[in-house]
Amino acid sequence: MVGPVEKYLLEKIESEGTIHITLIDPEKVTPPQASRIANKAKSSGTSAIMIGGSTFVSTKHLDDVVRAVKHTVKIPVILFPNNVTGISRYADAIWFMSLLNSVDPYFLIGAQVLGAPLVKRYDLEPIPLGYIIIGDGGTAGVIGKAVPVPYNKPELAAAHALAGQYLGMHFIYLEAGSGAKRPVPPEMIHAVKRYIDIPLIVGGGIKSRRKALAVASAGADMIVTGNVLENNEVKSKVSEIVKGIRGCRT
Ligand code: 1GP
Repeated sequence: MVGPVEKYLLEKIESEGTIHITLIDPEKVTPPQASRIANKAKSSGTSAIMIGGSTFVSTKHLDDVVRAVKHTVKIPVILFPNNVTGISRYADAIWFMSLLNSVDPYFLIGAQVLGAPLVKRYDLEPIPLGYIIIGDGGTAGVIGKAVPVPYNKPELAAAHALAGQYLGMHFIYLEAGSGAKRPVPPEMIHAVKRYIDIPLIVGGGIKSRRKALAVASAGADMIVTGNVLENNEVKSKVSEIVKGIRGCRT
């Protein structure tokens, strides 16, 4: 079953090639700041807004941030939850994700069991996602109790991704961790793309046009950036990264 947000993402990728998604960490912004980031990112070429972070945020604050963003932009708002507390009734969709290289069953299936009834009650569109932590893994790796895939083991990342596809995930996300010094390497993206037939999302440490071009050229279908947009240069930064992405289409 493919819902309207997933359909929108697939059509965008089909018509434009690699697309850009803006990640807003609700912990780091007020609702008006979130609206401003979303608005500027949208006008600079981002295709959707993801909302979520690796640590704790109150559900009330999350709801306020999601509502503010929904009020400001028409592009889809997709939750990127680190736990059951990352669910808000005001979003359009939720990455219904399993951390494929976690050693803790809670992050593989436990949180999902607790969250599924809420997703249904709130009528959120669940988009099945296999999430894989790479390299240092950052906060997401620590919180999710991951055994990160080393940067120099592309074949291991590919095996995780293929397992995710065979389990029925619709998207795979390679995560180097927010603010990572080194993004997911192009060789790893190539290796994963050779194995899977579903779209590939790449995020973590993609801070410049050059890095965005490298990730897009290697085959990423969606590029997520968050950290770099948390200052006052949202518009120029998103434009720079979107130009990098488009550079691989020319
Ligand atoms: C983090 O992949 C995302 O979950 C985005 O990373 O904050 O480094 O852009 P950055």
